[in-house]
Amino acid sequence: MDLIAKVRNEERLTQEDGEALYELDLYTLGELADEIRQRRYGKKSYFNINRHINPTNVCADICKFCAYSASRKNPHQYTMSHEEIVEIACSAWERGAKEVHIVSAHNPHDGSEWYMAAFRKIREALPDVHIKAMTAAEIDFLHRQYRLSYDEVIDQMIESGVDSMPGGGAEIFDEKVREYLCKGKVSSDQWIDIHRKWHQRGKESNATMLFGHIENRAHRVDHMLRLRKLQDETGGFNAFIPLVYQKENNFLKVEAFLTGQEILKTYAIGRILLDNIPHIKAYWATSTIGLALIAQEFGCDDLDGTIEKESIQSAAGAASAKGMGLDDFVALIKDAGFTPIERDSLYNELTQY
Ligand code: V47
Repeated sequence: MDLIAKVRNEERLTQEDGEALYELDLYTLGELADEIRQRRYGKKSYFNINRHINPTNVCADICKFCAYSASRKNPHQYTMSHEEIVEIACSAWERGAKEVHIVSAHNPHDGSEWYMAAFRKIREALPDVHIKAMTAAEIDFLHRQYRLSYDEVIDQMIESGVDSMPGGGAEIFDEKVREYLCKGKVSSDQWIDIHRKWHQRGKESNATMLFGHIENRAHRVDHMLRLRKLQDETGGFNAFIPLVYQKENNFLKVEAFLTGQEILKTYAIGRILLDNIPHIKAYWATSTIGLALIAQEFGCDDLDGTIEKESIQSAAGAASAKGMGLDDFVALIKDAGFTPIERDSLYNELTQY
């Protein structure tokens, strides 16, 4: 059957179909993705008021794309005290943040308790804040470093008050590309297994894909289809988040960077292929806010949030070091013709602006 008809009939697409979607012109692809988005969400665009906290950049692993971890390109090590972390969370809460999004490097010095005590102390201070924390890469690191099983780390997270898991550490699942990018870190199968275990506890998470480096289109489609397969099994993913590779201050040599068209195509294909993941997030920190606003017409229904401060992607060149003010965020979404909906971390609608 003709590919466009197959999409419009909502048939399951294959790896070959996914690769063929990239051959369509951008406008046709955008129209197909927008039809799906409009059927589900109309002109609503979701965001949350959140605060990213990156408690340490001391890292036992070496990922070529990373400009955040302390290294010879970034000699400034830091590790926040628990008091500092709680203070950041409390002041963000006072400014209206309902979620803290906590991602660290792989700190080999202080045991899993250093991570868990931070969550417990935030929970004690802020009983209602949503704690989104611990990528599958961090969970795998605690497993490797301290001989804890994945279940034990997950138990500790739940006992310490973690509500949901962010989607980081997925990078690109293709094993050859992954080995080149981040040898030694959580494998693709392990990343999937950790999210499966988390979902089996009745918990939700997100899934990212780092693209625009040395991977090709087939690798991106393969990545999305591996996520779709787990989602069929568990239903625990809320959002798919394609992260556009940022090139500054790291050790990865990339020949050619993505065009805006290729980024928009990838968002649209995410929407079309991932028929079982509800939200496609144009994470403005890595796409730029301009492209994220346009991505709303190419299948994306979520723009992440106000962020306040972010240290991982901004170390590599993203414009997220200082986040974005709520009024600006809302005005930009409205000017682009969409209805800003503040959501909580699990996509319950809170306020329509
Ligand atoms: O996994 C590291 C990425 C991720 C670079 O779940 C880079 O809602 C681009 O997980 N260029 C961490 N990206 C961030 C993350 C995240 C972000 C936003 C929303 C959510 C969510 C999760 O940052 C890492 C890695 O893939 N990253 N270096 C870079 N040079």
